[in-house]
Amino acid sequence: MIICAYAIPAHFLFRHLTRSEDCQLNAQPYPALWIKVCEEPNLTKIMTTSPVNIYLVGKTGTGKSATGNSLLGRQAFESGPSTTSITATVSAQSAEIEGRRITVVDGPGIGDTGVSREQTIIESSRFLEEVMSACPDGYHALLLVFRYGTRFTEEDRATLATLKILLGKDFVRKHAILVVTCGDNLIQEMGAQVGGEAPSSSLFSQWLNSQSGDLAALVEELEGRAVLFNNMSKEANILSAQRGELFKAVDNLCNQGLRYSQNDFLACSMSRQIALVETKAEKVSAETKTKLDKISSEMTTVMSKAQASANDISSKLGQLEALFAQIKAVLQSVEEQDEGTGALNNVKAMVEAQRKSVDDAVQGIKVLLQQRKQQDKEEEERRRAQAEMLRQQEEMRKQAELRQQEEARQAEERRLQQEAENQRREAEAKQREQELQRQLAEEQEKRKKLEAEEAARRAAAAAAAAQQAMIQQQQAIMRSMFFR
Ligand SMILES: Nc1nc2c(ncn2[C@@H]2O[C@H](COP(=O)(O)OP(=O)(O)O)[C@@H](O)[C@H]2O)c(=O)[nH]1
Ligand SMILES: [Mg+2]
Repeated sequence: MIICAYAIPAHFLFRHLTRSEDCQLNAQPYPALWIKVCEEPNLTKIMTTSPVNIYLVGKTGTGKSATGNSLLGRQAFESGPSTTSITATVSAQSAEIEGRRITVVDGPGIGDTGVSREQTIIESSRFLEEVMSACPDGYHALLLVFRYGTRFTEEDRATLATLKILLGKDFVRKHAILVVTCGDNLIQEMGAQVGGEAPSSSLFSQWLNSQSGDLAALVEELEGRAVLFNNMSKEANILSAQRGELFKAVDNLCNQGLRYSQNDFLACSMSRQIALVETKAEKVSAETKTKLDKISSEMTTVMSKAQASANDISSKLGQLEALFAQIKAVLQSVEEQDEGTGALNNVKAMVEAQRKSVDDAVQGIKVLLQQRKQQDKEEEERRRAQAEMLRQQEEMRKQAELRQQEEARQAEERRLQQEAENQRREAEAKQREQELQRQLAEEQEKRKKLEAEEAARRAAAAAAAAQQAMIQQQQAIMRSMFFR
């Protein structure tokens, strides 16, 4: 590849690189070629004529706008001694400086004292979109502006961490350059310390090397890319020199074939989203906890209610299902607010845990209701069977009673029949007896009559005999008389 690079005519490279304005895109079809070209000292001119897009990042008052003005060589941005942000909007300004088109984008401060991390994330996420739109080709460098004379505080360290979330974890290493403003003060103070006429670059190097802690770590991460700016200077050669130092650093970044583009910004949109959601995590968590506590206390009340009957259990189940629906709504709300970032996973886990507990209760009550219904069914069947048994017993009792009554009736009937029979027999006997009596009487009467007749007959016979005798006597008399 190196041989190829040298084989390509220089006029082709020059035309190619100056036409496109995009060393990163140009680098893509010929990566090895471009790197080699940039390393080639006699081709430096090609690079320095390419445009440079810059975005100024830092706290309010660090000198971002002043640095932008220094770079553009005019008062493009409002700059002044204010602790609150003068620069409230994103602004892009361009200038043609020494044959190079410079575009500088300035915006509100990030990580200002008194501004919460949450607010920083919310506001910065919004205006960084504008920053990216302001320069659709992307940025050749992101300038981390730090003011000499102030301490690199814990707050600055936290802001840097936030910036890595907003712009991507690699933005410092790949795209950033440290700009230390108030270079005039640094030169004055360091010069006074060192004494004599040391060049400003060496005083700046000494100062940088004397740093420790977070600032030193930042410079290390930047692989030493740091430039000193005196924004108070009106001297063209000083302004040109510090601009040149910055461009050298920018071109070094560019030489690595990198530019902070929309793609880089979009690549960390999820981390921004996560951070944005995290800003409301505490509030969401507190609100969710309040809702869950309410549901929990309602659940305690519901669970303490009676469950003697299937109706009790059924009503309890209904109330628990209503609570379950409430929890589902809470979970849905958390999921919506989470926006798929997972930043509210802890809150979701809290809701899930309670959802599970209500679900367990619902399932338990369902089982209980099932059992109770089964019991009630069995009880009903048992009752029905018992009622049927009682009915049958009653039936049998009634039948027995009817049978008894029938038997009694029959017995009575028999008795009555018997009695009637007896009476009939008695009557018959009596009748017979009377008949006998009558017959006897008749017999007696007859006998008496016979006897009377007999007596009469005898009497008659006797009378006849007597008469006969008398007759005979008379006849005898007569005969006697007659025969006499
Ligand atoms: N002495 C000195 N003051 C500076 C320098 N750069 C900025 N300032 C001052 O610092 C203050 C804040 O600057 P400004 O550009 O508005 O900061 P910004 O809020 O980051 O945009 C202003 O009063 C500037 O004049 C510098 O290099 N030297
Ligand atoms: Mg400003």
